[in-house]
Amino acid sequence: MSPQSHPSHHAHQHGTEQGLWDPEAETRSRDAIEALQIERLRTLVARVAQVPFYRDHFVHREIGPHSIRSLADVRRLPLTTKDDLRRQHPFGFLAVPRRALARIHGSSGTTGRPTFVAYTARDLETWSHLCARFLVAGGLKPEHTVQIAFGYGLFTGGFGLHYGIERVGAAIIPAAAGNTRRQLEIMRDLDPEVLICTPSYALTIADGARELGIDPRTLPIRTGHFGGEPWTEDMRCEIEEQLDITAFNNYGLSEVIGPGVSGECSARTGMHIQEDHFLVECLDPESLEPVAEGEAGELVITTLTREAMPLIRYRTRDIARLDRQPCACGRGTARMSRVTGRTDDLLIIRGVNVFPSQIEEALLRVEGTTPHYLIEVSRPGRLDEVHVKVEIRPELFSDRMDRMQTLCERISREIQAVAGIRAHVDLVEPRSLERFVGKAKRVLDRRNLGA
Ligand code: DLL
Repeated sequence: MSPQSHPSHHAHQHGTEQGLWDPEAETRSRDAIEALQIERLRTLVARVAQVPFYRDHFVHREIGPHSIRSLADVRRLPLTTKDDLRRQHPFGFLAVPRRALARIHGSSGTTGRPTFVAYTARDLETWSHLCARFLVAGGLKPEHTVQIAFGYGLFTGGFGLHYGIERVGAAIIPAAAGNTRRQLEIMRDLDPEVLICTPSYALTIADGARELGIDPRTLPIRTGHFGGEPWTEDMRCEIEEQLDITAFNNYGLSEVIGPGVSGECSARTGMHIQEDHFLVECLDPESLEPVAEGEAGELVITTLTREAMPLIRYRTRDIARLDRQPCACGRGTARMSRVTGRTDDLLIIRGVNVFPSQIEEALLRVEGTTPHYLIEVSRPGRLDEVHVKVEIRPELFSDRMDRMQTLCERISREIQAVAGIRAHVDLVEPRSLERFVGKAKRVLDRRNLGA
């Protein structure tokens, strides 16, 4: 099989029984995986010479395919950050001509300039193939019906999984995100066995059912594939218990491809990284040296087969651990733990990516506020809640409730417009929030997600 080729459709039919979509590729030994990675990494180094950002780096250091002799040589290549992508906005990282593009997605941050992610037709094939793999690993069968409650749009969740399921041959209900009552009606009418959304939305669906007097355990769903935001083992138990389902975790990020980077098999002991397409390092975020085997570090991902926008050593900012021991399921791929934190200040609120700076930007748009604020994130029941405490200017601080109320609503609207989330706004007296000498601490995350 050539590095970029994919097995034909019916080659798969057997495998779905054992949870394997592409048995040959998925059961490679570690040695075979690493040999393939080296080969693909070499080709990649040649391909990204089309991208000025990488070409400049390579030219200075005389780097070329010959520089890659072992996997450790990946460390001779430069790291790529989100800021690098922003500086080349929108398409400075393209490695193919613009006319070769088949789709463009964007990062889910709703503000300012999203970073765009481009795909060729072949990238889209690869992507659906990778989604098919992790879904089948989690028990998806052609005879199933799947309800997708992810956004269809620039966000990669909806379309990415949609085409993966189509590959497998299961029936899709593209319900898209939101409108819980309608999601429940669809479930009642169409009996889907599989639900795909963020873990927090799964709990919203359970809550929504109870509000309508339906016991969520009687819903037709038996399996859920959840991802797009951090969650804990406790939350998995909660979801499984409330909906009477088996819940699988899957991980990905738009810059790298979207969902499909890794996902759990039936053993559910970590998410199998699709290492024939992604080379993953786990680095100490300070020293940028590899952490010891099994230690937590920042995941840094090289896309081995992406055509339109290949990335070398992309810093995901996600903290997780890697386990390279073979898995009971027969796959030799490394497994990643749950994501236990971030090395930047990105918050994921009910699946929406929000940087604190976006909230600040919203505040600055409203006259009468000051740049002193505190964002408190909590999960009082099962859903994230955001409270933003904002100091207002002394001259505006008033005991007229109606004025204060109007100001709160304006701020809330701006936050919704800039960051795409609903926040409770509490106005506080001038100079009542803590002042900082060193780094300001503007976020209080009480959700305890680092499990
Ligand atoms: O959330 C892609 C995706 C969609 C993955 C649907 C899975 C399912 P972004 O919007 O670019 O892409 O956000 C990527 O979300 O860097 C992580 O911080 C976080 N994330 C994604 N999946 C998980 C997960 C999509 N299973 C960012 N556990 C990533 C924890 C996750 N965090």
